[in-house]
Amino acid sequence: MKLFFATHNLDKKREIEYIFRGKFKVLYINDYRNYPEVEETGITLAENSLIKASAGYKFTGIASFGDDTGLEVNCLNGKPGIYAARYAGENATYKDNYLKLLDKMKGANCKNRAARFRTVITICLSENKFESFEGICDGHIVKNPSGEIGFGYDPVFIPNGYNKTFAKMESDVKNTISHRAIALKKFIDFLKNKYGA
Ligand code: ITT
Repeated sequence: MKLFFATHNLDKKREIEYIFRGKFKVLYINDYRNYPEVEETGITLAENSLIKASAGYKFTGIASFGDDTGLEVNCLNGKPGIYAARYAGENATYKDNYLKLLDKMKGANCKNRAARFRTVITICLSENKFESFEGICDGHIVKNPSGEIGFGYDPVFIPNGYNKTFAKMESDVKNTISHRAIALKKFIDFLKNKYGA
């Protein structure tokens, strides 16, 4: 079966391709011309992943899914949350964002460094037919970034039960235990049950 993944983020694309391992034929934004700019106006991950999925479905006409991911830091009352991508401003780099996070945590004198990544993947199967899948990965934020693998906040996040950041882990480890891997596993099970794919 053919699916469309509505993301501009090439790092997410790489992880999804890795986890899908060719099980499904996935088309991406760059397989189409003139894909419209879609504003993420939701205030939850579920709303934003639905916005991405339904825009994808409207444009391509095939089953389309979106991934919205946030990072919730306890001592910052759940921030950056759904605003993780733009935490340090509209055109912020991954590094700008995680340095701002470390700065905020320093400013707030955070003793408790617990945090979690949360991903919601929503698939739009037809005009009004949606399903969502959530994945959560608990861990903590380190004081000093380390590692080059992965993307986003990976250099500052250590998942529970491990002693190195996502950015220091081989991709196959992150792609087995991460928020995205957990949400995708539920998604894949759903597709298998529904379509025997
Ligand atoms: P699309 O909306 O086009 O899919 P995006 O990058 O804007 O791409 P989000 O709105 O979901 O995606 O933003 C999530 C941000 O959180 C993302 O830009 C990264 O900075 C960060 N992020 C997402 N997944 C991550 C992961 O697995 N590890 C580290 N950081 C991650």
